[in-house]
Amino acid sequence: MSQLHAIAAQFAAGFASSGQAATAPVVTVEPLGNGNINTTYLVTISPSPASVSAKAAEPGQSGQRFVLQRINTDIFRQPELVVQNMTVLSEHLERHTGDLPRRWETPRILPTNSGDSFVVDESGGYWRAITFIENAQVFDTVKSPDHAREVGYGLAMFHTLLSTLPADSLADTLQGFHITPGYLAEYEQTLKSLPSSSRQPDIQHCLNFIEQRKAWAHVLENAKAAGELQLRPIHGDPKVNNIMLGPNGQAVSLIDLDTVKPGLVHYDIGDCLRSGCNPLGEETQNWRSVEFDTQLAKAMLEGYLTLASDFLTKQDYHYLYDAIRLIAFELGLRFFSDYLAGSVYFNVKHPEHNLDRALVQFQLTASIEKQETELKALIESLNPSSDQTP
Ligand code: GN1
Ligand code: MG
Repeated sequence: MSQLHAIAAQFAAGFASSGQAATAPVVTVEPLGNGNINTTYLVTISPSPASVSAKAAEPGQSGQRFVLQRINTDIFRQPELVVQNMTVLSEHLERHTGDLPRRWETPRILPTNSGDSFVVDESGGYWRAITFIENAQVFDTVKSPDHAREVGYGLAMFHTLLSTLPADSLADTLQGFHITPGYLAEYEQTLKSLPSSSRQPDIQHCLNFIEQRKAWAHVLENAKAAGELQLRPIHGDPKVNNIMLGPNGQAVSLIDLDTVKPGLVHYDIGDCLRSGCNPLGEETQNWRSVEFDTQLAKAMLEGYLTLASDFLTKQDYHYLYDAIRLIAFELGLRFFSDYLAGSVYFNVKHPEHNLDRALVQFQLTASIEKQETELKALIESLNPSSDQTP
């Protein structure tokens, strides 16, 4: 048995005892998704004859698959807090998702065969398992305004469900996450050791781009410090390929819950829009052609506000444009800093990968800035307390 199969097997009986299958030999362990931090696999176990006849099981339809992840503990230094937050979330949702008008599912932690939350392998790697949302799909880019609307709706559903959970019941699994001034400070530190000889044009472009936006980059943290924006439970990473759609095209789940923690909903809204309104996607090689699609943003915000207008304040609306601009800029800064630091944070496929990714996010930021007037007018038109609302 390979090491991966052996680790998966340590969750398989726990999975079985959660009522999904009676016996559980691991059949396959396959890479899943394209996350930049953790390593993720989809495990298929063979259902017992009893559960096959009881559920008329078909592959992928009978719940005999689960997700296995190796947590990157260089980044999530207290993986037990990640599991703790997911448990708090599951318990909260169990109490509050009873009467939803449409399908909505949230991944849950699966225990090991001996009832623990993790398997620690021989080299100290932390492995955990979670349920796989069947009968749903993810996409790396948004395909249509309808898709955008559902992505927005899904994020709002998640925020709405969490809005009754006190933010301080969640631990901080990743300190400094989305605190742009913190990323700027790290960047400035890294810059000190950058030899001027290595400043090729693309690097120089990134340096200038950041330099021109340094003062503004404090905008959300300043608003938080001034009490204009409040901490709420957030997802932290609601990029478009973390929002699953069911066969009818409706959003059914928000996955990848490691960064659920107290934060500003603005981080989530910004992340959702910067990922969903970039039709070329964040991995494009063609950064000069990157554009922010304001029509998709309109649909996404409309979908979001279908539910979120119930809890957003006037100040929240006021900072929406900055949030959209800032989270694209912040991700560019994070990629660029990591490039300069030798790509120690984000997984890379080649040495220039993080530089390429930074150029994409900065081009997206520039496109957002070019459409500032249009975007602000759009946000204003969607704000129920605005004078311009018909
Ligand atoms: C990372 O690993 P993944 O792809 O789910 C990162 C996000 C970035 C994203 C960019 C914990 O998420 O903040 O937006 O890459 N997650 C963490 O693709 O830093
Ligand atoms: Mg993630």
